[in-house]
Amino acid sequence: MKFLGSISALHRIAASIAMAVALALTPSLAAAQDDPAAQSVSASADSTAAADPTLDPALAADGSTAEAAPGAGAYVPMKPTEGKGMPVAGGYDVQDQFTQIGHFARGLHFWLFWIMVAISVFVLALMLYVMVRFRKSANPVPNKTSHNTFIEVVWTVVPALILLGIAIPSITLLAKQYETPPKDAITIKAIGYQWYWGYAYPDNGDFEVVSNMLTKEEAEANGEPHQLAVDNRMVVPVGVPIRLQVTGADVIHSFAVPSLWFKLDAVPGRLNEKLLQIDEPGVYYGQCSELCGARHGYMPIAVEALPMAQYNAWVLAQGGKVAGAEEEGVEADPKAAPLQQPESAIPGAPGAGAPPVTDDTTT
Ligand SMILES: [Cu+2]
Repeated sequence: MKFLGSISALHRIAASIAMAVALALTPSLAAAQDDPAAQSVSASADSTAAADPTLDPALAADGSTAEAAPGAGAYVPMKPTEGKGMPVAGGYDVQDQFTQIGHFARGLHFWLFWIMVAISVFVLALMLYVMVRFRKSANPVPNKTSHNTFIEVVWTVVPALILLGIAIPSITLLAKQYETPPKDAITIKAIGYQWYWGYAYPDNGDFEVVSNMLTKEEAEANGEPHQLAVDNRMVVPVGVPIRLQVTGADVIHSFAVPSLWFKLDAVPGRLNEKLLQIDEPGVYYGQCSELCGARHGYMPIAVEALPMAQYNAWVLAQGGKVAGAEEEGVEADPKAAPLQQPESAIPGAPGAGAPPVTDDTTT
């Protein structure tokens, strides 16, 4: 009988463990909500129209001038891949990742998710068991046991180990996100303006590209997601480290691309920088992620990652310089006009500084 008594004491203690585990893990549940890539970029990914392989005639024209430059291929704006680097209709998960750190972070996201599932199921099972097994009718005389050293050690050590299992990858991810770019990284600077982005290339002749959102009609004509497509993309080389510096010209903006695991505030008077290295060529969309005024929702980001030769061709088409080009006799075509246009390509389309529009109800 004494043995049975201690068994029922264990049952009561098990219920306490369940509560202890639940309490000990509450902070990790809250922390999981701070997932940067979990931002819900809700855009209609309807790419019905298409046909025209170029984004706009100006881009194609500039691409062909680059073709004339020796050793450089022509720049033709890349077609985005459906569902890659962009939100998908009905999507509920973190976007597929295209950087090393993104893969790591996405892995941690799922690691945390399954830990939460396991703990939730365990706690729910214990509670159900206790409610049924120790209900008043089945257990009229409650056990008076109040201490059990073994159980107390277990309910302290197990949650501590779980927290350690979360803390190690979590702190590793934090540290990786602050990794300093290597010395040979290409510097590119993203500047937030009210309400568009500018991309400066100090290592390539210091030209600046101005990027404005396309209208719905323009985006659909290009086969791009509306409210994410832009006239001039931020073109970057793929597979090499980029020192992406982010700053604001007027108010605080935030440069964020979920599929690249990149989010950095653009603060006036401050130069934030972070390493960006993209795994594969593609078009990756993002949005300003710091409320910056009336047209905050209309300053999307489109990053186009290209192999180095094509990136160089694009740089030359902007009238920029390519590293080592002078030795090889490669020079920028002086007639190559920069792509940047202050406004959207279509006359009368809303652009930089235009008043907010009310006709758009798709978001
Ligand atoms: Cu902004």
